[in-house]
Amino acid sequence: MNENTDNSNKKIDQLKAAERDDYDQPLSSNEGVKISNDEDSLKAGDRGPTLLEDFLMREKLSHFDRERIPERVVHARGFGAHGIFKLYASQQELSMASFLVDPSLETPVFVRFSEVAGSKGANETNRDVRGFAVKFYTEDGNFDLVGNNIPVFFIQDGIKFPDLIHAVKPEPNNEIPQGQTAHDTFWDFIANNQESAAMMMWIMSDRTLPRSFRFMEGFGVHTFRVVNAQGISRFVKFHWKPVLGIHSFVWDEAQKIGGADPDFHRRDLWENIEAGNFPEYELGLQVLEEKDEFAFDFDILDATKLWPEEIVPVQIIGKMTLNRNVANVFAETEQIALHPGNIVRGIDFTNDPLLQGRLFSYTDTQVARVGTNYQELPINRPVCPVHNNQRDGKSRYTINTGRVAYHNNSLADNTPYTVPGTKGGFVTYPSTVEGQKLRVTAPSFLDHFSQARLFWNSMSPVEKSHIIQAFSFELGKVKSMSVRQQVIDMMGNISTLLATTVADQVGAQAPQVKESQNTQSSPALSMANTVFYPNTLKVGVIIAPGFNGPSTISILNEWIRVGLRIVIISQKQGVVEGTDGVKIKVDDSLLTGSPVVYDGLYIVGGTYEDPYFVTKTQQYAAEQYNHFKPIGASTYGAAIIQNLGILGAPGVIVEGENPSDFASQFIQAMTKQRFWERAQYS
Ligand code: HDD
Repeated sequence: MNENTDNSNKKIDQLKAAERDDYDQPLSSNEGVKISNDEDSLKAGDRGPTLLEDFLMREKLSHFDRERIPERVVHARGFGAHGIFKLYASQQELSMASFLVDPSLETPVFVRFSEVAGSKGANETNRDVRGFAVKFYTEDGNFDLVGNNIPVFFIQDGIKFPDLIHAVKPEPNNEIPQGQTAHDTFWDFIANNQESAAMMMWIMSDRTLPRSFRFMEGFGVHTFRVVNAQGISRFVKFHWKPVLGIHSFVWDEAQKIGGADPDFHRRDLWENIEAGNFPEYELGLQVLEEKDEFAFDFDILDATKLWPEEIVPVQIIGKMTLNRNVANVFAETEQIALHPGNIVRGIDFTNDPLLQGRLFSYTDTQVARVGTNYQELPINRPVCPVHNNQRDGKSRYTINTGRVAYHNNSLADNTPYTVPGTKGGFVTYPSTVEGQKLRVTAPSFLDHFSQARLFWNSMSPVEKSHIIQAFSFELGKVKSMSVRQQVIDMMGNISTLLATTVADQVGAQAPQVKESQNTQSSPALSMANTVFYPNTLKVGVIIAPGFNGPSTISILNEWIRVGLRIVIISQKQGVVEGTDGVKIKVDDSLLTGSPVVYDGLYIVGGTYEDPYFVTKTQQYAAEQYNHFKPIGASTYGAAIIQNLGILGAPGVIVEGENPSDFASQFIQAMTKQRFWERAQYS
């Protein structure tokens, strides 16, 4: 429950009607019988067998036995939150969807972020694509934007999706590895389905290691249509831009956080929403006139291609704010049924063959996973009325009154009635279709390497080095030398330098193919060009008894003022006393905390420091340093880390005479976030 926030909206009010609070109520069975003893089963004699007639035990156990529903075939591990979407200005020129027309509306939304490959219990910081799926509860019905944090996809046709997923999931003979792409079957699929080349580059970049769900972009991926009230259709791509910028972990850090806190991403989202640091994402549209359908050297129906933002700018049209955690993860996040086929008037599909496949798969999976009447569940119900002649099915909740359940009818005055397009009914955009029925790939879908090269050209030197490391790790884990070589040969089409460097790392031969001649780059693709803020970043502050009370407090207060989050760490939990009687409550001991989960570290130290404190603090500092993160130190702190040889390195700031100068230098360092120049320094 979120009593501390009152971010209510029409959807939240609707959900509240379904909530049940058991506090201070008598215990009962599901049939309403009050229970006098919930600890002992009914037995024949106090040491005798349990009786079949024990309806209370039977009900309790058999409900428990059915508590789980099948996990999602993909995107099984995810975490969600409620929020609202608001337009900056009417988009009625583009679309007649009410939520895109009326800037005064606050449309309720639910977002589910997810990891693709891992099962429901997987570690959240694995290298993986992240799902970014939004359900808009609009006045015209539910619109779902079921996207990812990467703007392109592996394949071009929905019929290949099961193959892709079978390849990426744990190998079936031993169910290894969990939630990872670093294995033979995945890379065998990539090398033998070369339309994945652009996506291969994206997943080997730091995009698949997001710092958290709050720092990643979202993309609808496909080309959709928007249709205005005059019936004019345009092609559109949807983008979510995180207000705090796009930031990622480094690989070593992501792996270690996975051990220290496998729930890192959900914890980050949940904690920030609870703290009122509501994550915000701006919605952007890339819009193309119908006449420009063939204006590019790629096909806009091909989901392995993006529209470079420098050619088709992203128009920012509104903002989504996530302002409320769920009350119950199963009822909301697990049972939400998202579906790219859920569109409303003003939005329509294109012939993108990947999208077309999805239109079938999602309804099918929801029926299998949740049940026939999944749309009746509180989290899935629209906020506008639902009336139709669909009836019955397993676990039907609605009680449809009356005897007429067909159309046309006269007994109910032909109601519920259809609504013409001019009055708000959904009318499919009458796009022209022609041609023979063919099971083929369009020739315009066959250039797989130009955009893979575009991505490589757009990366900063640091990003390029991370991509090389990622390939070297992933292919290094592939056992089959033939598969390694096939991937290296595929990479050769993108960049000879990349392919030869990785080949050298993994014991393969340099490729014998010609690299793409595409010299274009798209600065928007590089995370180096994102925005940088200190807000909501976490600083681990290591203190020991006898620390300088007044200056520490004044420094921490300055940081809190700019939105940094402070975690106090000490040798033991409890309260630590510094000079001038200053007392600080400890959040984490050096044992319950972890050297890898903070965005920055401030080593305050104190007058009492024992060898364990010193060794552990050095360990914290070394990890921070190796992950390029800011380190601040008081003079006590500097003495502790002296022999690490990092004092004076970029982003390692030692407190001087003036605490306020130190505080602001550290804020600047936190804003910068990573000191990549350390790679040359050390
Ligand atoms: Fe999918 C879930 C995103 C292609 C079939 N997909 C799912 C989710 C996201 C995506 C974010 C999780 C939704 C949630 O949180 O509940 N999928 C994508 C994107 C794709 C894509 C961005 C390409 C542009 N998916 C795709 C194809 C197919 C599927 C081509 C099948 C033809 N996806 C599914 C599914 C899932 C799913 C099996 C599993 C659980 C679910 O639908 O609800 O039906």
